[in-house]
Amino acid sequence: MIRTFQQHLLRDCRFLNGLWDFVFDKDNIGLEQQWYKSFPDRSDQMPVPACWNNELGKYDYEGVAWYRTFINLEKDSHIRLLFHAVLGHADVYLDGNHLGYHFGGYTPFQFVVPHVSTGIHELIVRTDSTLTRNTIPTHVVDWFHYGGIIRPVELQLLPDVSIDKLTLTYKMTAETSANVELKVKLLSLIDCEQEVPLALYRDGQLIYEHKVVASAQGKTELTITQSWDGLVRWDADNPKLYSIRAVASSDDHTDRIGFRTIEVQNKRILLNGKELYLQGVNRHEEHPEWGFAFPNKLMTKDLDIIMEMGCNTVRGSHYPQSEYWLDLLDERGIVYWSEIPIWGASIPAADLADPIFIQRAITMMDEMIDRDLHHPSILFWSVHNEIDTRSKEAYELSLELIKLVRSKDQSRLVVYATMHPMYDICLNLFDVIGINYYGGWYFGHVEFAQMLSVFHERCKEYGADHIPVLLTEFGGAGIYGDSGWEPRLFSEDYQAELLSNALKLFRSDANISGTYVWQFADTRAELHGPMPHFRDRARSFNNKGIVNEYRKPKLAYRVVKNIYTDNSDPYFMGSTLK
Ligand code: ADA
Repeated sequence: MIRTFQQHLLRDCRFLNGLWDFVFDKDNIGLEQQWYKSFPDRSDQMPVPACWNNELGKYDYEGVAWYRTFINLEKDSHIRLLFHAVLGHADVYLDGNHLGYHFGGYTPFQFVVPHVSTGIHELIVRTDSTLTRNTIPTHVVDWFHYGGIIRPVELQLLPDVSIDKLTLTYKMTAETSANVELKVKLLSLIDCEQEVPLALYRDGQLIYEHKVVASAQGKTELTITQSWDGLVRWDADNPKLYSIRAVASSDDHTDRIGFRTIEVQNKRILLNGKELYLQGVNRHEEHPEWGFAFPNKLMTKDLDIIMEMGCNTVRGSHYPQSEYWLDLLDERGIVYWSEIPIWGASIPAADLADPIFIQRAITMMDEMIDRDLHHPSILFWSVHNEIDTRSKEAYELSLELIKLVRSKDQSRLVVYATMHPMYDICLNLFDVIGINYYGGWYFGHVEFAQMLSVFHERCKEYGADHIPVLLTEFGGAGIYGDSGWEPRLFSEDYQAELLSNALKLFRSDANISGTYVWQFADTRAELHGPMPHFRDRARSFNNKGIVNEYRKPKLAYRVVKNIYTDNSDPYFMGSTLK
């Protein structure tokens, strides 16, 4: 399942998951030798979805790989091939013809092919996981360089006129009412106009009916505005969701939405007008056995563990995570921070001005917002993590990305995470400032309190002292099972003590609106490449998880849980402790 609910009851959707033919192209000769027309005989097999690095003997391969499967059509059909996520570069070929190219890793892309004949068709995908200076992420990044088709591939059979897109946006006009704008885009794949009966339903109740003339070969868009009353708002205590369904002749599309407001006022984040104090963790969607091809079942477990420790929020570090995960957050009333994979700690400022890099960032942001626009849990769109925000290049890139986000969605907060809180020149550009700071770990010499006092002064100087502040990363490594009588570096004890001290300080600072511990679970790190940046990663893992990679709790988990679930701590300055 892609979602926790069915998106199509009428449309014929089939997963192309399973074992695909597979071959590495170490010397990158496949294009020249036209493997998209004659797939090599010496091929192996690879599960889809999966990261190839989790299979035997393929652990450290970064580069080009080719996949092949076959599609069997019982009748002539219009088809939509939907790739939910392929890491890096992807070129897709059907029966030897290039359908198109996508760069990304964590967002879907699709190809619609009309009039495909009955019978068997060969589908080939060339992927390239190579990270370079202008890929996103770039070649220096603190997670394992996985490759592969990491989320499902779907084949959908489309009628002559189908629903291409269903979008709902709204503005709350009172506590329980909203002005709603529904947009339905129809796609016609035939040469003549066609009249199509269109019906819209909210929670199964008909709310609109009309006959639409879909123009030949192209898209027809319809906008419907309505005022809705009697709505129940989405919040942590009652995460009310509404299902919206469009039916156009023999095609349908369902999505879900929740109604709420999110705004900032005088250093506070307000959800439905009430102050929100955030208690969270950073979560990579990664596991040693599955890599980034994270199974749905484990998502439920991750969320159970996260909620058990008293969190009301998760930061999706550092890329768009599965739609299924977002559905779970919507259903459980957990607030979410979503971001694109610009992991900038080692990006030279000049590289932020590379037009290819900028274009890729814009496309990723665009695709993330398009995919996830309806999720009420997402309150924050984050445009970058730890780039050199002391530089004019970072300033320009921020402006560009903020402009894009605001043009697509004015209903959420635009945010970022800075690693230069004391020297940042971008502070007043955003709705909320996230600080990543490793006091007690990398920066033992400048402690949190000192950093915060310089930062708060700098905010005043930059006209940013009305902007809410979150501690989006802090923590230290603790190797699971290494505990003793003293808090030594890398022990569970040291990690727990560091987090406990940091949390007490942050929670007693009235200028801070919440915390995201780095990180939820230990994650595989990248050590074998030519970049020796992460040589301190014992076991080849980033060990700052408060649970280990198999989700076993460390001492830090219990310590953070005690703090996050204690309503009586006298120093706590936040207002709503869940
Ligand atoms: C950075 C980064 C994280 C992680 C962390 C660490 O803040 O944003 O992805 O790499 O440092 O563990 O050092």
